[in-house]
Amino acid sequence: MGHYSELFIFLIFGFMITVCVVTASESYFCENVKCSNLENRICSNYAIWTVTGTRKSQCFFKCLRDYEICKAVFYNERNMKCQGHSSVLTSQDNCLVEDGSKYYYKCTARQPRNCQDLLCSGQTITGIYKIYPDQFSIGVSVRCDMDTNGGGWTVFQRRVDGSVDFYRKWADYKSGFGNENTEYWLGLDTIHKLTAQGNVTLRVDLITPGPPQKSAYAMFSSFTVGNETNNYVLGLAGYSGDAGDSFTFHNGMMFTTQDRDNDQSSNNCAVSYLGAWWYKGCIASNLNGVYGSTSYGKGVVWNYLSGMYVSMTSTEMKLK
Ligand SMILES: [Ca+2]
Repeated sequence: MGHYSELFIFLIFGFMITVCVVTASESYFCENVKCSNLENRICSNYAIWTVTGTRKSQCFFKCLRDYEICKAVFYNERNMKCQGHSSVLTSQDNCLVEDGSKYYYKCTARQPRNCQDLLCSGQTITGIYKIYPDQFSIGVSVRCDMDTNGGGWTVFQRRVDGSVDFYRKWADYKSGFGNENTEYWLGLDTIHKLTAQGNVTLRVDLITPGPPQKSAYAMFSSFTVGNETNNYVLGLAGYSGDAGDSFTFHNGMMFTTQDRDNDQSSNNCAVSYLGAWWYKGCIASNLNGVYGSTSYGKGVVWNYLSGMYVSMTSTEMKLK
């Protein structure tokens, strides 16, 4: 009788421990909450093993036990198929349709490269986050716009109240300045890294002073910023929006600051217009100009929306 009760207690405890471990395993995994691009897919890239007839919790547990190799799983509750992956997928390359399949990755397996990654992992509140634009970088603090046009926008320029001086030199524009809660410039090195991730869209949100105040936007389906060797040359294509295109004029231009003249004018446009921009000879827009200035071109201007004498009340330049 004693043997049976010991065995019974042993079985009960064994069962409880197993349940605890299996339940706990789920908390280590993040599902692509808002980014369903891998929903109903199964992908061969980085696949390391496939098992069938397994429950979801067992699937997670198997991946956790394989901790040095397994970084993510596809799990399909319909056919109870579990597939482990050695890297976290970021595209639909080499994927097939499979109804019911869902993708989960270890929450610790991937540092977010941008605000879109944060949105994918379930961060849906607009605010300040840390991102890791390339695998070698230490984190950088950014503002993520999780509301506008589907969210996932990494904000790299913001003017809202004139609290930060934007008439600055090359070194500041290279590394960034200001405060992500109010006004800031993320820095050209980081902007370059973000656009180098590929397939980047630019969105510029503007609010005019009025009255009446008017919100407008400009989007560009392709946006690149070169590296410092190329003086952060601007690449743009595919305008849409209702603000007017006051940026394509600057396409192909290098960045100019008061102490680094890369523009096509015989003068330095940054000095002439008190900003820092991809000046040509010189401007159709000047979003790093002097907040509130009503001198020709020197304010935070976007010519096709409000002309050269009106300084925007609010600007946000963002990418995803
Ligand atoms: Ca010049």
